Amino acid sequence: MSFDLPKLANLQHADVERFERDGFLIVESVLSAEHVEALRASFPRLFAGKFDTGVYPDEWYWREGMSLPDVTRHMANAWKADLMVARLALSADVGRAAATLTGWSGVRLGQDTLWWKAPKTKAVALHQDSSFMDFLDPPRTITCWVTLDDTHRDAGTLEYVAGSHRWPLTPIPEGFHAPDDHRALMKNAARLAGIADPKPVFIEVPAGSCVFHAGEIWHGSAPNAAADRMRRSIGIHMTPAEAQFSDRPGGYIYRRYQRTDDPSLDESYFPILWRGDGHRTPWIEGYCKTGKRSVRH
Ligand SMILES: O=C(O)CCC(=O)C(=O)O
Repeated sequence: MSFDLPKLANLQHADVERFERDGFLIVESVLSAEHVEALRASFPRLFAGKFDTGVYPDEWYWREGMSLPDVTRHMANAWKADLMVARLALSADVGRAAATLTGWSGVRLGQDTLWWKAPKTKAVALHQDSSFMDFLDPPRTITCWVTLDDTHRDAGTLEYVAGSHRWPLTPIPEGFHAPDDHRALMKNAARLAGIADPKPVFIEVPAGSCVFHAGEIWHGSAPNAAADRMRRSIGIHMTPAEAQFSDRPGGYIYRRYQRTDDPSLDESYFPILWRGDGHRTPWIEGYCKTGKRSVRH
């Protein structure tokens, strides 16, 4: 199944202006119903440990029969395990749209994250993605959050504080998973930024929509209070193509991909999705078909 996403090719100057003003941009109904169905089918397979490529994702929180039933399940870099997720997370159209919105000359995949919020599961604390990026220079990221269900306020959809991408950046949050008050950290940051009454915007969109957000914006999600509605999504977290490992501490998972005495990000692990000069990591197309990361066929 091809993952051409032509709706993302048409971003206009007004979209860029909206993204710069609010810190996020909604593009509704980007994926076809077939894409959505195929991606949904990957979730139970992946969380059951069935990997197309035989390779584990980089992060895997939640195991059937072992983990708490009422927490949000999530998994990062499922593209290394599952080819359907790879076709989305390695999409050139997503990369080009991210470059248009940020003005970066090119875009790399940092990581993907699968979010599976089953009925009656707990919150994800509001946070800033860039707080996790100190291990890179520049420590920047943009996310494309792809919905696989119609999203509803009472079913724990993503919420943003519009304009909060201009507040100061805070350190990596504690209590990210299942906090009692998922807005507490954001409210504290608002107070420090001199904002009296920060109002979240709730993203209610059809399945197959893309919401791009700046790495600095405060976002997260309330519990899924619905008894019968799934809330599945995939975040594609991207960095500037020229990003390198920094000299600062941090990156306890992803710094394992740093070579000795070499700050560059290896395209084997941080592939370039789109660059203005036409470069795209050459193994991507073959890998999405066969699961083999090779340019020699
Ligand atoms: O889907 C969620 O609830 C959280 C998503 C998120 O934090 C992200 O994609 O950056």
